[in-house]
Amino acid sequence: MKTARKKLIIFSFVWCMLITHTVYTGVIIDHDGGVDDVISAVLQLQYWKEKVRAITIVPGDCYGYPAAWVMTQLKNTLCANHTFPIGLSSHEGTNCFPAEWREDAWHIARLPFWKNFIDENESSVDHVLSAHEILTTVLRNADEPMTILMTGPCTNIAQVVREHPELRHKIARMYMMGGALYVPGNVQEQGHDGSAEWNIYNNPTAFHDLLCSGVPLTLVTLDATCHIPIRKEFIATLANAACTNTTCQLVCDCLQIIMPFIENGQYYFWDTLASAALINPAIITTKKVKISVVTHGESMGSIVEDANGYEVDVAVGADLALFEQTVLDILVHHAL
Ligand code: AGV
Ligand code: CA
Repeated sequence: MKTARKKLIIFSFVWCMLITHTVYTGVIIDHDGGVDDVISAVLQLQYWKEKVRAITIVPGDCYGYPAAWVMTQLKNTLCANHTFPIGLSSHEGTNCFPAEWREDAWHIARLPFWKNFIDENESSVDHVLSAHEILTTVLRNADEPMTILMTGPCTNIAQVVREHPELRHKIARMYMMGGALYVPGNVQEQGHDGSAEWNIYNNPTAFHDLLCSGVPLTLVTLDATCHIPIRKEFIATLANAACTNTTCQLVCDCLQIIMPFIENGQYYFWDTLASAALINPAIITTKKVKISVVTHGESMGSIVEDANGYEVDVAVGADLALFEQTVLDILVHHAL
């Protein structure tokens, strides 16, 4: 009884917290098809439902075709009552992601999970349009500024703000997973000093263009994501719910793909933290910092403090307990 009451109090508290947050007019998700990207998109769809207005993909940490196919199936599975366009670009960036990581997009597409939901008429990606076209149309038609979640290289959005500067005012804020400010990066390539994070290293010029655009930016860096390991106990809670909850089942199946990386501590909830922070900003601690990006040389893609740079809200910390509670609350209790 005592435990049930405690659970109810925590549940009500988290709910109040969630619903008192700014209710965005619309959310656009731009991602690069990895396991973490798919989980972070699931979280948005489950929470915002019809407020998700578009999903666009950049072939960074994925191959475009399977990533677009997975998004099509995800829409069919989780969004019975609404629809949105899916876009894909062909820009692989300046520094391509390792093929081994990009293969994960195929592993997600081959999950037996989809067999239960596949709609034969919608199982191709013929209807997928160009990411640039989708982004410009959705932003142009938006009545009020939208929020963008970016969990891959910022190639697609950078192109939009570069070619259509007037659309900058249609973006209220961008949440991007990327960068490492006061902690080491995660790029381990020959000739690189290891100070950069992959999403920015993939296309540093695009990130420079994004900074110049002046769009309000919350940067969820490795400084924050290093506090969010994927814990065994957390997976166990999800797995428990997966017996009766399709969304949790999908998330568990996706996590299985990267289990060896989770077990040796190499995989974090990078994108899922950015996604959860967009819904509940209290999860991250931010600091306003003027930054610039190194576009050449051995530190290519690293972000640095720079008095002449551009001010962004850098996430420098994250609350693991609040993150897990928020994600479970959405995936387990907010079931469709
Ligand atoms: O740098 C983190 C970004 C996130 O957007 N990605 C993974 C997340 O989607 C690149 C990355 C770093 N280490 C990786 C990555 C790994 N071990 N496997 C796959 N991707
Ligand atoms: Ca990603």
